[in-house]
This record gives sequence, structure tokens and C-alpha cells, in this order.
Amino acid sequence: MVGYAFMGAAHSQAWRTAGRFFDLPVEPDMAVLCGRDGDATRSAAAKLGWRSVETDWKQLLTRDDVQLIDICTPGDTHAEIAIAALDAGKHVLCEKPLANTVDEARAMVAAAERARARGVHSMVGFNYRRVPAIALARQLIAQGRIGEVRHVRGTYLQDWIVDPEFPLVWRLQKDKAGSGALGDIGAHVIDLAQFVTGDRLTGVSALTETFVKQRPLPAASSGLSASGSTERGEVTVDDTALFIGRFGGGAVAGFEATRFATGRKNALRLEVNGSAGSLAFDFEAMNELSFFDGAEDPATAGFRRILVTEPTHPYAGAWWPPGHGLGYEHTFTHEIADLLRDLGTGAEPSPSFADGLQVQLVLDAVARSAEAGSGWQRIEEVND
Ligand code: SOE
Repeated sequence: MVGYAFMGAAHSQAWRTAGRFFDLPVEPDMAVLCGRDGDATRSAAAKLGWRSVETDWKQLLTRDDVQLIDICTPGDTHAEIAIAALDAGKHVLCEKPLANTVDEARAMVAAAERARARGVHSMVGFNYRRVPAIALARQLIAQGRIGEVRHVRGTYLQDWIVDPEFPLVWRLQKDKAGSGALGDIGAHVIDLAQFVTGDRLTGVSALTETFVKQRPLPAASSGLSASGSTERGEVTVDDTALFIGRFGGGAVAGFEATRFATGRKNALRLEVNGSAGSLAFDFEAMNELSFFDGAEDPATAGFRRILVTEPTHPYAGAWWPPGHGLGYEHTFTHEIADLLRDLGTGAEPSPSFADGLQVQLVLDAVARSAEAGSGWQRIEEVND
């Protein structure tokens, strides 16, 4: 694994745990953790459970005990590491968003295709697909339980940079992160909207805003916490992105991604209204899915809360008795379990790099629309 901050810790937990709750055809050996700072990487490796360290990711390509590289670094290094790893015959799991630009994402898809021909696989880490309630929503929509999808309403609301003195961490720098709230959290809600409906966006109209244009340079940072220095620098990304869109199947959509929704910590919300019912999800109550069944007697019909913890629900049966609930970390454990199962059986892991490119095209269309004063931008189709 390359990187050991917030995502690195989340993935490490998943690598340690997946095989202990899911029956998997292969057992992960947490061979090596890579980071530029030797001391910090050694201490992270000891804490997170990796048995050796490297300080140059290129060393991973030459090691026989490395079959898969998990990329948990900022977006500016995804393409270089992923392409080199795939060309060296290593499977790749890459954090979202796949890349910082569409061109990088296209090059990564080309590398993934070259590698697939040699039995080497890749996957992009849209972990929220593996929330049991989200996986259940997808099943219910595919079964026609809400009929024809008409509206998709997706928001991803956080508030961790609402303080103008919060430092200019890498997630607020375009050269490191590609974009701001749009790529970091908008990418998740775009992916989920398309995943649960089984449909894809064909065009968007958007606006973005950066409320705080200068911030203290970071003195130190770890995950989403940081302390600032006395010098200031320019914020080069969006603080919020809002957009409307059309799906290929005829549904219309509204999206909002922001880090300025004061009081909202990780409110990844999705509501889908169909001709025969509706579904609603909020990550802040991630073990629940709300379902309105339009076929019910209007006298008693209403949104009802499904507690998605039954053994028959996606992923839930591997864990605790009904009602005992899962958390954020389980989404990564499910991601790793699915990846290991696919690698063991030879199935193609999902979401693929092509899925990551498709989300990148939506992000790019949103950014272009916002720059052009909200004009409509079509989204190119991607072949799977
Ligand atoms: C920060 O906004 C962040 O950590 C994202 O980078 C993650 O993808 C999301 O899961 C939680 O928030």
C-alpha cells in the first residue's frame, strides 16, 4: 500500500479484517507500506499491521512478494503509480477520484486494458457502493420496486473547512487534488446515483463557488485535521459544486457537494423517486434505508425505515445479529472482500477504471459548465 493517512488507515483496517469475516479464496499478506518519510512510515506500518516499509514506491514494482498495489495517495500521483504498477504486472486498487484529469484517467484505463489481457486486474475505490443499504437500494430499483426512475436527488454535505482559518491542506490545492468538494465528495454521490439507478448521466449544468479564497499554509496535517502557519496561500479549488443533470433513461437529477454545510459532518444523501415508490438514504444513519411503496393503501402508506441489518441483506450476514449495525470502516472491508473474491475467482472487479473514467468525465463536464456560466455540457459515453 502507498500512503498511510486517513484512507491508508481505513484500507489497512479492511485488509486486516476482510478474511476474518468473509470466506475468501485468497488470504492477504500485508507485505509492505510505502511512504516518503522513513520514520513516519515505520511507525504507521507498526500501528496499521504492515510487515515492512519502503520509501520509494518504485521499489514495490520490483518486489516478488507484492502482487497488488493499493494506492491511497493524493490524486496527483494516482496515474503514475497505477500505470507503472499495472505495466509491472501488479493488480491495482486506486482510491477515488480515479485521477485529477480526464487525460490521466484515459491513460489509466488504457493501462488497465493492457493488464487485463495478462490476467492483471484493477479497481477504483468507491467504498460507499458497499454500504448494505445502498446495495439494497440498487437491488430494489433493479427489481422494479419503485417503478420507472424519475428524480434523483444527491447531496454530499460536510463542514470541516467552514472555519476560514482552517489551513490550506492538499485537498484544497488543485495541483494535488484536481478539484475541491466536487472531486473529493461529489465524485462519491455521482457514482452512487449511477450505481443505484443502473443508469448514467448524459449531461449537466453547474455552478461552483469558493467562499474562502486564502487560508493559512499548513504547519502540520493528518487526515482531515491540520494546524496552520502564519503565511497564507490561495485556495485553488471549489468549496462547493451544485449541478443538475439528465440520465440516459429519462430521469432528471439535482446534486450538491459542499464542505460548508455547517453542522453536517458526512451527510451523503440520496433520494430516488420512481413511478411506483421512492427510496431515501443518509450516510449519517447508514444502517437504514427509507422506502415508500406507492402500492400501499394511502390510509396507512408512508416512508418506512428498513433496518438494513438482516442476514439476507447485502454484506450484513457476515457480521452481527440483526440490529447491531455497521460503521464507516465496514464499507472498506466489503470493498477489499469483494476485490479478493474477484481476484481469487478471476472475475472482473467493480467499479473498474472505466467506471472511474466515466465519473471523471462527469466531474470534468461539471467544472466546464461552471466555468462557462452554467451552460449545458454533454457527457461522453464510456464503454465498459
Ligand atoms: C474528505 O472529504 C473525505 O475523507 C473524502 O476524501 C472521503 O472520500 C469521504 O469518504 C469522506 O470524506
